[in-house]
Parts: sequence; structure tokens; C-alpha cells
Amino acid sequence: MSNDGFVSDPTLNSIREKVLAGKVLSYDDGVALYHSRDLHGIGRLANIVRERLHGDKTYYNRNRHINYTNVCALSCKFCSFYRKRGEEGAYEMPIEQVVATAKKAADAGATEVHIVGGLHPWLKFDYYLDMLRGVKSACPQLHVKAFTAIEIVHFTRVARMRIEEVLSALRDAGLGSLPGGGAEIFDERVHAEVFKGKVGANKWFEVHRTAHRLGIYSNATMLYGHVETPEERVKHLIALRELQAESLASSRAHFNSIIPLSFIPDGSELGNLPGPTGLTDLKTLAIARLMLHNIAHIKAFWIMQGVGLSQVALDWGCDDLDGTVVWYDITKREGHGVHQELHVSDIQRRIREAGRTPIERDTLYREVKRDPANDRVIEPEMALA
Ligand code: V47
Repeated sequence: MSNDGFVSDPTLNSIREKVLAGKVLSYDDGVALYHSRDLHGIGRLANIVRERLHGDKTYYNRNRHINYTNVCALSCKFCSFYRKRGEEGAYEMPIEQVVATAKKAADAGATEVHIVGGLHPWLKFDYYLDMLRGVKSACPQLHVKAFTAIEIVHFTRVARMRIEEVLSALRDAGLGSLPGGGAEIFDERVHAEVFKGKVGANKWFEVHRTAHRLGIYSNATMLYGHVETPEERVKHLIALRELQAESLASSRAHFNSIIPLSFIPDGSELGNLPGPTGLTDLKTLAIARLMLHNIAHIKAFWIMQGVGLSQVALDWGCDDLDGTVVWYDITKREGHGVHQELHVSDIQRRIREAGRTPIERDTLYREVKRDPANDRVIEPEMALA
């Protein structure tokens, strides 16, 4: 079916013109999109951009998330993951456990491990370096995407080193890229209300800017659906595209994707909030696609948006579903455990059901080709480092 970006809401006409002409949307455009009830019109516009960039292709990867500790010095109100030292359920994984888990994932065909944890008060910087070295020596092909910008800032304090020194040391030990976590909402009001004590937007940007300068690719996130306003979300997206413009112009790396994270209230201090509706999820994913002309990929993280809505989101601007995940401790819906897994065949089927073409990618979005006889990666060569 051809898509001419029809919008039934006349306030979106000028935005439609811009999208058809490939022009950059303004802050006011982003706010107008949020205030419109024309969900289908917004989806059609986002789909134009999505298909212009990727056609029907929908990316996924074979990955495993590893949360090495839930002990955290912070107490963010949206978070149900953190525990205090000595509290029931608090854990930190010995390095051997992280390495063994990564090895198991690699043996099962994963190309990436995504490793993040809380801000652990007493682990030394060597723990993180040894973790990376251990994983890379056990699985040299595996890409290690690890540590949010917030963890990186924590390491600068633990190691008494500058951001650049910490990132370089981690890279030398085997770090492949940075995940997008910890961005939340770049706004002082929301910061004071929900994640006071956490480093602010400036530091998050400094880490990613430095990473890009050093040639380390990264992702970005936005945690939406708690106490922030639509205006604050639009400002957040614009701040991301500004750094992306800077990195594209002057750095060796940039953001690969943005992951808008749908707030899951269960078990958090904000557990009384309803969490975003499906409408807000779809609008936010589509608006991210429309506002972020210079970030290639918009990821619907099925753990947070849910599998069904993530399938729908493939028509609302998204071209990526993250991956197999396997184990995820940061967010769990009530009654669900940490084993949260989609098998490769399920991911592929879900993408096909949504009318799209599944493409296995590596962390850097290179298409992965496997030998059907033994499932081994044949392309890209050494992709995974
Ligand atoms: O930093 C915490 C968020 C993030 C909740 O880079 C919550 O490829 C929703 O960053 N409800 C971690 N979100 C997840 C993350 C991520 C996920 C998938 C892929 C990538 C990537 C990055 O989750 C945290 C925080 O912003 N978060 N609590 C919650 N209750």
C-alpha cells in the first residue's frame, strides 16, 4: 500500500510537508506531534522516514544481557533493580561468573554481550578491566557493549582518572561500545524529582562525546512515561541530535541507535504511577524517528514495550528489536522472573508476521551471515570484536 503520509489532523500538515521534503523538524513540530491525537498520521509519517532509511529491513541481534551487580549507591525513584549493600537479594557476580555466562552465550551463537550494573561502592576499577579481559580472552569474537555513562563517571571516581583515561583503559581491555542507558530525561526539574544524586545531563554527554572522539560507538536512551512532560521529551531528543551532529562532523564514532525506554512502574518508588499507555509508546517511538533525522536506528526494546507492541512499532518508525536478551534483571513486570528470552526463530517469526524482513546484525549494524550447516558467523569477518 502506498504511503503518502496522509494526516487527518490539519495541525500536522506543515510537518507532513517537511517530512516529505526530508527537512529537519523543529522543537515546535515535536511538541505539535505529541499534542496531536492523529496516531495513524504520525505513524505514516514515521514510516516514511523508516522506509526511506531501511526499507522493510528489521534488525535484531543474538545477544545476552548480563547485570553483574544490583548493588548501587544511587536510589533512583524509577528503579526497582537496585539494592543496598547487605540488603536481601543484593548480589555481585564474581568475574568467573560473568566470563562463564558470556562464554555460554557465545557458544550458543551470540555476537554481543550487553553488560551493565549498579554503581557498586567497593569494587575496584581492576574488577571491570579484568572482567573485560576475561570475556575477551574466553571469547575473542564477542562484542562487549558495556557500562552506561553513569557507570563510566563512577569509575572515574573509583580510579581517580579522567573520563578519557577510563574509556581508553576499558577499550584496551576489550570494551567494544557503550550502551545508551542512564540518560533518563535531560531536564533539571525531572532530575531533582526522580533521580537526584545521579550525575546530570552534562556528564552523560561528556562521556558519549569523549567516546565518539576516541572512536567508540554508543547508543542513547530516553526513559519516558513517568513524571516528564512531552515538551521535556522533545528537548531530550533535540539534545541527542545536537551531539550526533557534532560527532558526525568531527568524531570517529557516533550514536548507532536510540532506545526509547517505556517506564515500568512495578516494584519502583514510582509504583503508584500508571506507566505509559500504548498510545504514548507508539507516539514516542514515532516522534523519536521523526525528530532524530541523523540517528540511523530506532529500537523498540521488546522487554519494555512488550513483544506485541514492538511488532506494531515496526510501522511506527522502529527498525530494530534489540535481541534474544536471555536474562534481564533491570526491569521485570510483576510476577515475571529474570529469564526473559526470545529465541532467534521467534524474533524472526515476529518480524515476518509484522510484514517486515528480519536481518541479523552485529552491534555495529553490519549484517551477519551464518553458515547454515553449523550456525557459525562467516560474515563480517572478525565482525564481532
Ligand atoms: O539506564 C531503569 C532504564 C536503562 C526502569 O544501548 C528503566 O542497546 C523502564 O539502557 N522502567 C537500562 N526503564 C536499559 C538500557 C538499554 C536497554 C536495551 C538496549 C540498550 C542499548 C540500552 O533502563 C537504565 C534506565 O534508564 N530503567 N528502570 C524502569 N522501571
